[in-house]
Formats: sequence, C-alpha cells, structure tokens
Amino acid sequence: MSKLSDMNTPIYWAEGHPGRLNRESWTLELSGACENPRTFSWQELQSLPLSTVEGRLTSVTRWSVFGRWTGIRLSHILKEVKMKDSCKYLRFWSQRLIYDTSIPLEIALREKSLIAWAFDDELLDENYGGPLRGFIPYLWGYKSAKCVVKIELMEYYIPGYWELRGYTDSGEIEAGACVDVNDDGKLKVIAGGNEVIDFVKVNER
Ligand SMILES: Nc1nc2c(c(=O)[nH]1)N[C@H]1C(S)=C(S)[C@@H](COP(=O)(O)O)O[C@H]1N2
Ligand SMILES: [Mo]
Repeated sequence: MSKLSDMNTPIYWAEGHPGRLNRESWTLELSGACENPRTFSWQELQSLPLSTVEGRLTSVTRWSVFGRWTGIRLSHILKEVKMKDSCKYLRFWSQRLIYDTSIPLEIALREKSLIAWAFDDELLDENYGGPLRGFIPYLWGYKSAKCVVKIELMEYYIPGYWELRGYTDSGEIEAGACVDVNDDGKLKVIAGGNEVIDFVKVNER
C-alpha cells in the first residue's frame, strides 16, 4: 500500500502491467545527442543530488494527483552526460520498449521536471511507475513515462505511444472539469496551459 493507492490514484498501463521489478538492479541509459552517453545504476542515481518538488500529475482522462515527488532533475542528468546543442527533445522509453513519449528540451529543463522515484517520501512501486519514472507536471500525464529504462537525447521529434493514437504531440493541459484525487475524487475545474497548473478557485455559494 502507498499514499497513491490509498487515494485511489488510477493506474494506467497501455502495454500491460510489468509485474515485479527489481529496484536494486535497475539501470537508466542515457544516449543520443550527448558527449558522454552512459548507463546509470540505481545506486549511482541515488548518489546524485536529489530534488523534491511539489506538483501534480494530471491525466488527459481528467484526474489529477498532487504531492511531493523526489528524484533527479532532468537538467542535472543532462549535464552529467554533456548534452550537445543539437539536442531538442527527450524521448523516454519504458521497460520492454513498448511505451515511449517525447518532450521538448525546454520543458525538460524546467525545475519540476524529474526522473522520479518517490511520492510523498515513499518509493514508487511498480503500479505507479517505480523504480523510476518521468515526472513532467507541465504536461498531460502521458508525457510522464513509468518504469523508465532509457532516455534518448533527440535532434527531432518522434510521436510516442499515445501521440500515435490521437493524443496531442504537445501534451498541453486543457482547462476543464477534472477529478481531484487528493480530495476524495471531487469534480473540480483545472486551469490549462503548460505552466504549473492547479485547480481554479471557484466561489462556493
Ligand atoms: N509505461 C507507461 N507509462 C505511462 C503510461 C503507460 O500506459 N505506460 N500511462 C501514462 C498516462 S496516460 C498517465 S495519466 C500516467 C498515469 O500514471 P499512474 O498510472 O502512475 O497514475 O502514466 C503515464 N505513463
Ligand atoms: Mo493519462
């Protein structure tokens, strides 16, 4: 059990549930447009400076969950591999290489964009994308790939799993009705855009 499951946060697996995964032997490959492509072990990632950010994961299917996400800033890991100027997008690959999604570099470099392993101080389990997942609070949840094994530094954009099936390439959040997972699933209204989004204050009467 975890806070995410206690709140009944929905669990999505386009490619099917991955089953039990081994955190200790997990690796994350960074490759593509960089001077020092390399594979980080779980232990090496733990030794990098970690960040905790507050933010929400918001699904295009209209629910949103807020909390403290801990991991490594993408901006930091890109420095570790010496990103080339030609890098324009990051392409995230989930285990088994069925699910992928890409985001523009500009959004990856923002302070709340992480490769995350904990929510509210609890390690993420497989249901919620552990050992490692993307956390990109600026865009729809399909841009936050779960169980990430590889990040490719790309010079051009490639539509991913959901983008090929009709969801937008930009992943920009559209304002409208949205379930607040933290507030017992109450239906509220969320702001749109690709900045830090939140529920719109509505005057209660
Ligand atoms: N590997 C993988 N990552 C994924 C998905 C998926 O199906 N497979 N679904 C995405 C979608 S649509 C959303 S809204 C979030 C949901 O995260 P959760 O299942 O942890 O709540 O994960 C995203 N990452
Ligand atoms: Mo989603």
